Amino acid sequence: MKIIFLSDVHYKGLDDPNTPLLLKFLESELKASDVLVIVGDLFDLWVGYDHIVYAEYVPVLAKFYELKKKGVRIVYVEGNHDVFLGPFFTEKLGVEVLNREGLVVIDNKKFYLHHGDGIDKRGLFKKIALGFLRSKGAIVLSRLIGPNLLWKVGQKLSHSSRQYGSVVSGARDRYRDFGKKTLIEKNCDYFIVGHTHIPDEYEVAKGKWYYNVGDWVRNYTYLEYLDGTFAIKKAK
Ligand SMILES: [Mn+2]
Repeated sequence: MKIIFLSDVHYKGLDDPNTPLLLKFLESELKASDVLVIVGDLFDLWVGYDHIVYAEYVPVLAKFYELKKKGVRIVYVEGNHDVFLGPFFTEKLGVEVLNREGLVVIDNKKFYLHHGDGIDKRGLFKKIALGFLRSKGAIVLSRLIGPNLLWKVGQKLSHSSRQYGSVVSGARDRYRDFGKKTLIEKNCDYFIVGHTHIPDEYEVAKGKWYYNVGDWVRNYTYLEYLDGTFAIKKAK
């Protein structure tokens, strides 16, 4: 049983220099895999509509379609940049979508998956903004705005001085603590998280592991699970 975990690629569209790497990765690395787990923020912006997808993501979406046809199980945890994947993912691509976090059983093991936003302490404004982004109101608003304007706003934001992975000091330990607590509470084997953009590995208890998948902004990491053994690997 081979599982590939990918997180925080923050893919921006066809001009993104990571385009060839991502397409090749989804083709070659996933060919011999049974399950693909996206731990959020694969896309730098995604708010799902019923019958419309962002044109610049079509080559990546085509890879998802091919994987699905090959029988690869795809689980996608929504991040804070892909807040609402919508019916295209669930109904057309057959992807299992989790809203920010959730438990899945793979290879008879219990994986608790969490994108990671909201784990660390945040300012009140960020909390309200994030709460709003995940609300029904935001979905209604995005429908009103429409995909064209939303895309433009998203591109503007990603070209401005947005900093990825600007993690507050001590975050690593707070994330580890949260993972440990969750593993015990939910009685799971593994806790997998992203969002901080910093890959991390921590044995919570014998055989119980915490992993942060890292990112494709600076580290180009992904997590591989092969018959019970994990390895953080580099895509380039
Ligand atoms: Mn994130």
